[in-house]
Amino acid sequence: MAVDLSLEWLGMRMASPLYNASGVMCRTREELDAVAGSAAGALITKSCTLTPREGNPEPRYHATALGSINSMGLPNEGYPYYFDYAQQFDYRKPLFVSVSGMSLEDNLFMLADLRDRHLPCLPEINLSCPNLPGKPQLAYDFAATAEALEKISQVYPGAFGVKLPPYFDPVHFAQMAALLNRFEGLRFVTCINSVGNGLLIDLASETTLISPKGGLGGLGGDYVLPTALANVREFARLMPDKHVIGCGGIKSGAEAFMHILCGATAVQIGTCLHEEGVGAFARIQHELAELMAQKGYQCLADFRGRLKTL
Ligand code: RRO
Repeated sequence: MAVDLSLEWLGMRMASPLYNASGVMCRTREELDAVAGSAAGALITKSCTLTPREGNPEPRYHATALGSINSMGLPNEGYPYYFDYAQQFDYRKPLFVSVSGMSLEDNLFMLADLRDRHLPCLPEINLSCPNLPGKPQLAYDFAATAEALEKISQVYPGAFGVKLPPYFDPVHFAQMAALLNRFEGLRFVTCINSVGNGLLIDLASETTLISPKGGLGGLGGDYVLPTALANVREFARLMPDKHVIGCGGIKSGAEAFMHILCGATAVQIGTCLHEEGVGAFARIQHELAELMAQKGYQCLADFRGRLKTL
């Protein structure tokens, strides 16, 4: 049976639902071109700031058998680099630009420039960077998030999305969904950013695995799959008019399938892409197609959001 992995959303067509999570394989043109030239259905840039940043001191990323920990600290080439990349982008797949200003004013400035340049890309506004010393994740402050989205909506007339941190309580899912539902221009939410401020330890040396923030960093990979699935499921249920992009713990067709079953329109690959490289897209795509064929599903819409409960 032929399986169709393509999808259309917000007027965009993707041949596959898989693309990179912001932060992985997307800091330089060369990395972005590698994702663009792979089986990925779309691509997204590293979160950008007004001016280039080196990020936190190394070591700042470490993978284990169960996932990864990172405290990169927003290393990026500065927003004009990514906007210029978008301007010359000529691959036939959607391009997203992740925007993560150091302040609301910075975000508004970058979004005004994006608006004025009419670039062929959509912004994913990162409200959830866990790794800036002294700066809490914005989306854990509901009043500040509302204020940011109000101002962003005034400045940016086009469709945009936000990258959310994981939430851990049904009351918080409901409050955040109600808040996000108020903004018409907000067309998608990406769930989840890394689970912030975990701590991984090397037993033999009794040492943290990364250097910044005393070893605290954002978790990805197997560690976060159940949390990611819960966030995708709950936001998809609570925001039926918006798209949810799933991110967290996808390393094979099985986890991609689960995210879509929870309601994800498309899914992003982070830790697994970092460890395996862009070949991960073709492999996971093949595994997803095989799984769908076994289950008798012909297209993603056949099972998207159809999670059964007991
Ligand atoms: O650069 C980072 O340290 C980073 C960012 Br901006 C983010 O949003 N999530 C993450 O795990 N790392």
